[in-house]
Amino acid sequence: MRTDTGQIFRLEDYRPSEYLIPQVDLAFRLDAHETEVTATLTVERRSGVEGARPLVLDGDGLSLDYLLIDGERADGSSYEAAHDSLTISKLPSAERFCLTIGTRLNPAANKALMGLYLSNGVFCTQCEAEGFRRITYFLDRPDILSVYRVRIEARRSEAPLLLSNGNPVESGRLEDGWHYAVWHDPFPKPSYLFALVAGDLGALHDSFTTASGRKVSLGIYVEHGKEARATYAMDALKRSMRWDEEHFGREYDLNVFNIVAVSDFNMGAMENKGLNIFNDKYVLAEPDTATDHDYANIEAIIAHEYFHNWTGNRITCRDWFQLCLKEGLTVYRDHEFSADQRSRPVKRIAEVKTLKALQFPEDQGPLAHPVRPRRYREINNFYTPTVYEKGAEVVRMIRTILGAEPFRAAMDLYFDRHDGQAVTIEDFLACFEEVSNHDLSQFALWYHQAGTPAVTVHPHYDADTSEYSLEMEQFIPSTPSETHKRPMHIPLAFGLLGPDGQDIEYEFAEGADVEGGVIHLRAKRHLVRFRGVGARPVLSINRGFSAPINLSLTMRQEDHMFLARHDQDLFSRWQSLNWLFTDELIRAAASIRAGSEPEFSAAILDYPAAIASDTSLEAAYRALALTLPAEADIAREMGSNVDPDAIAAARKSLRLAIANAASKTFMCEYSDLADHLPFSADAESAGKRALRNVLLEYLAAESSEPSLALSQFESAKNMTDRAAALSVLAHQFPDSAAAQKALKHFEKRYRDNPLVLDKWFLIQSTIPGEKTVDLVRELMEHPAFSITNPNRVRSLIGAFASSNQTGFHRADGEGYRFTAQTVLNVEEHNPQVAARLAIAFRSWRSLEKGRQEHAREALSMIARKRGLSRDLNDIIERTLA
Ligand code: B3K
Ligand code: ZN
Repeated sequence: MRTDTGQIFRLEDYRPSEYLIPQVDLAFRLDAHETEVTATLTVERRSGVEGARPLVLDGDGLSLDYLLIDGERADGSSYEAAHDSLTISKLPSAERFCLTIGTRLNPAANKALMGLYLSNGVFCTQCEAEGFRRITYFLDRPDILSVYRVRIEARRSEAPLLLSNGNPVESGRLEDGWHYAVWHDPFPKPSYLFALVAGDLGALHDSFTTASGRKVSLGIYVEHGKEARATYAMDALKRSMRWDEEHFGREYDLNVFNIVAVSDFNMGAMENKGLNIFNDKYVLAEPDTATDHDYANIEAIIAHEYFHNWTGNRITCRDWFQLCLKEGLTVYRDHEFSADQRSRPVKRIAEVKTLKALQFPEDQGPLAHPVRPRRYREINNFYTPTVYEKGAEVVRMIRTILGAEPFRAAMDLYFDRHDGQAVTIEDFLACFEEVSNHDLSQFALWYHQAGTPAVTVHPHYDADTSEYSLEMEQFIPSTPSETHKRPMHIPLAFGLLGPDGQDIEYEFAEGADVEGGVIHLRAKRHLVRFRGVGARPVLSINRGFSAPINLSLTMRQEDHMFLARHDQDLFSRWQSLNWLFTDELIRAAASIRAGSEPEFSAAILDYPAAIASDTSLEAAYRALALTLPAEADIAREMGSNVDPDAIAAARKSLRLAIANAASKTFMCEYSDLADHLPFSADAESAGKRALRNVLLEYLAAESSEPSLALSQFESAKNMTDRAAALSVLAHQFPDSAAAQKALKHFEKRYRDNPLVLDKWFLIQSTIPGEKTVDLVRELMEHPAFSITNPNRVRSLIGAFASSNQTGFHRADGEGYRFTAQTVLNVEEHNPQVAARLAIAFRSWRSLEKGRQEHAREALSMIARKRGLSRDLNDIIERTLA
């Protein structure tokens, strides 16, 4: 394990490397316990570099077997080999020379799942961000681009399949039951995109013909017997390839594209050139085992990794500070893809829900950092919602500001100008500025300034003068090590609704920095005046969530309700309704804390029945509109002195009040939506299931008994309906015989399918209430649980800590103590996954005093442990700071 040395990496310290490595030849002789790696590097001095400077290669936990310089064994005085570096001081004087480096690895012992490791008997690699240095000594930084040739040797019986990046060159048999394959990737790439897979896997094959007529062989490799479960992923891949051609003019560039699903993986997937490696959770799906949510995730992640081929691989990052250059942009691209494949408003709502649930708390807490950070201790801790999700929002804002055509023209310029390079955010922004003649210097603050901007808007209508005005103000909150903030360029899409609910035409009197229905807020304060407005309009602002801000709008509840009913922008209708629910819930939680019964306004209780039966709206949209803000959403909006028990009670009582008011309509809709057709994973069918399952939650609450959920559980023909029913049973009736029976039945039915058992773990770890911490402890002893498998850990411990508001935040601190101890246990094998788990504590200062103290104690307990990994120490120190 790499312990923390306290070293901090700074953007301003970036220097181009003095040496380049244009060519890499790798040879692997694979063995579970002793793999031999021979790396032959062609090294060049960058012009102008003196011959005498030593070459320092990165390593991580390596020991050098031998070193040859231009084919001659190097003598001990010319280099110094350590676990984390190889320094070669006596180098040939020629501009170009060759190093041959021998290392030996133990893949079976690698539980950190970085570098070369074994997952279920399959050799696989993960090199981003700094895993390549666990394989061989190298200039392991993204601006070193090399052409790779890879030879893999393995025992045929162990690994009939041998894959690496690029195109296959040759393969054949060797002595003693061994065989080999050679791969060549003609596109220069950084080491983080290197990949190797060797094992005994089944395959699904297909092909794709690109727009220019080139045939590409596609392969998805999975465990034997699971090939059929990869058909949806294959279809998603082909749709992604076509979409990128049609929307960004990007064609695939190799003869083969392979995807391998492995069961031990630290994150979702990895975009290695021509050889994507996936967490099997995001490949395998069939109706009996995958929910609609799983299908949508598979589609999005397959697309995301494929889109990286251009945004990330062909054009990569100069250094890790530029991570959003590839991640934010690629998330934006996968969002657009999913919006085109499914429903645009539904997709937008889902994106904003995720952004607010994951990125807003990060931006408002101790781990806040700019979309392009300026410093890091452990880069793996910066694969964050800010870099990914907010990074995507920033790209979306560029498109809003420029308009669709200039945006596309600037993207074309970016691809054209920087193909084959490792570049920066400045290079990216320059393309948009050049094509559009917009000055984006103020806009660039979105990359450099952390914190969610708060925008207040005071509308005012003067009937005597027929003038309507908007007084606007922006405020950027302080974030760690950044107190002085500059005003940002905030594009706010808007409309004014007349009394008939339609958008009115407007004319400006003042402050008209407005283009195509977007107000460009640039100054700290801004006044917009409209003239000739005959009747008081209702303002709809930040339509489509055009800017990732916290909006505070002084507006009456009736106006929010008016927007919820009439706004032409479906996203904004949802936003208004969500605002109304949140407001009710915050007030209800305060009443509960004060010891009184919550009361809800009649308008709020009446509206849900109308939504449920409004067939002019898609079912998926209705499902989202009827979903109450999650407990964590309410906590985030409260911001301080949070009492999760009061929030949970408030949410439960609003759910019941709505259910009581709407039960007849809900029951009719629930019955009408019953699905008699064969399963289809398409968005429309999924939407109907989503709506029906939201209604089930209300109906179960209203009846206060489990029979409806149990009957759905027993008759369900797909995993979406089965898991939803199980979750209602377990969460609303945890002590009932029905819930226990259903849980047992589910466990038995899926005992051989770890991915489905993850759902079983997750449903139980998120049962509300103080008893769940003991249940989670107990489930850690279940034979299907393994502390070294990241999917198991995330389903049981991760879900408990990040989603179980009344369990994790148990008032006596037991949820925190348990999580902290488990984080330490996980860290012994896998520091990256442990650091991720610890993020659950990030909002601890917003809690009420008692819980704050318990959380601080638990964090300090972790901090006291000697020899913490760099990953975990970084998170804990920043969280406690
Ligand atoms: N680029 C990878 C993430 C790598 C994470 C390293 N800790 C997957 C993705 O974003 O596409
Ligand atoms: Zn990515």
